[in-house]
Amino acid sequence: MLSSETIAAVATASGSGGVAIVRLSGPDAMIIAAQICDRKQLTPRYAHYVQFYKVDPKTESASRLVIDMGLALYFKAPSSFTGEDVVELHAHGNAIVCEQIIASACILGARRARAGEFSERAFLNGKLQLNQLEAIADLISSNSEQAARSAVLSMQGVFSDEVNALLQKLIFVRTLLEAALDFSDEDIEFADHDRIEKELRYTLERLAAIYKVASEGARMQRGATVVLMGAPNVGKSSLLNALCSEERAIVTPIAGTTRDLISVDLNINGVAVSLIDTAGIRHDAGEIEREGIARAETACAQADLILQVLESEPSAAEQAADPANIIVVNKADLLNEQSPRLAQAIYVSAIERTGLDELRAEIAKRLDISSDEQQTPFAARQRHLDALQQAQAAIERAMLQLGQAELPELIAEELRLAQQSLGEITGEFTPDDLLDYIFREFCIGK
Ligand SMILES: Nc1nc2c(ncn2[C@@H]2O[C@H](COP(=O)(O)OP(=O)(O)OP(=O)(O)O)[C@@H](O)[C@H]2O)c(=O)[nH]1
Ligand SMILES: [Mg+2]
Repeated sequence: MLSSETIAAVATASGSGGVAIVRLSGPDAMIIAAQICDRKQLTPRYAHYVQFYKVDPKTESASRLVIDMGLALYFKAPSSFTGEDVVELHAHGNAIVCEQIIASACILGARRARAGEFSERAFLNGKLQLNQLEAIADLISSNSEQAARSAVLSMQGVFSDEVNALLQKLIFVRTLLEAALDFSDEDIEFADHDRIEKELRYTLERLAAIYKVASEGARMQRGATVVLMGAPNVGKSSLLNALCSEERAIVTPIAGTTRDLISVDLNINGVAVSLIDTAGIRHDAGEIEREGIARAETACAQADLILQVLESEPSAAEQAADPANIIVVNKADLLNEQSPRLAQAIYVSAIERTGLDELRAEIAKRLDISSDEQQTPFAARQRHLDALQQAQAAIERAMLQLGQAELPELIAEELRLAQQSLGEITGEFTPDDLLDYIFREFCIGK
């Protein structure tokens, strides 16, 4: 699968910085880089301290014009990120310097890399599976410690290992079915029937467990949605402002101030959260407010977590709140020693900024399943979740057919479909257009 073309791109973020890295990958990477550095060749895994020379387009060789000074690092195939010969040229972090190095490499026969082309080559050369490469992209764009941690797990192959184990299981069951096909004109032999059923049931259980962890991981990548819900004037907007330390939402003593949804991105104790303020919910609202309330209800339906905000002395109906929500009693500053208190609520004062740390800790606790050591979530994407669901549906159909003593061929076909869906996660069975789509999403130089 090794490509005949050598590609070049800046691997570091654009802008000024101490160091920028120009990366070359392909069969001529070393020879091109060596010419730019005016060396005969480069030693693998040795940091050469060099001058980068501008290549003259007329003579197609290095001129005496020094572009910059830096390091040249050569990774010989197959021990490199892409599995090909790779050279990293570490220059100073300046776009003009990098552009001159890349232009010089192009004169010597390299071409500019397309978005995601280094990763694509790593995948095609079997260095990493597709979801591991997606995890690298997820790590680069993580906006919380939790999201970064889960991306590292996927990058290390925790998710692929789980998927590969399931694939092995499916292949094994298919061999049992093949045996039944070869040796019997009748139904599947009874002993095999039980064995197949047991294996498929186990596979479904594993699949459900993996789905749960993967969907947590997917949520971590996109950040959790937390919605402030409650009656008008309880202080939802004040609480949003207090939590983000900014006057983002309008606060007035008039009930029905907020109509639109207001969203702020926060990092709450290492968890990425979109906190959404909503219109206070009440029955006798005017037209605009009614629309605001409808939006509030939709936001609540889609939320990962709801903060149910109550006033200092909640009514009996309010006290019977949904235990899945966090009950927040605001305006605690108006309470006195004798005021009755709700056992399961968190008392805060948006104005005096008290109780906020306790509230943050509770939000992080409810959203964080990584405290469960056995089930630390690995990063996943929606397409992985879809594939897991398709595999599950196919195995369920196979189970049903097995129960109805259908032909082994039909059951085997369902398992083949399940295998194909799981293979899409790691890239084993991914159609070319999907691969294109995935890699084009990556940035240049990656
Ligand atoms: N004493 C006290 N007053 C507060 C506190 N938080 C908010 N308020 C007051 O309560 C009133 C309503 O506050 P908002 O934040 O606008 O309430 P809301 O829930 O967003 O109201 P709507 O947008 O109308 O649904 C304002 O006058 C705030 O100053 C608090 O912790 N203590
Ligand atoms: Mg408000």
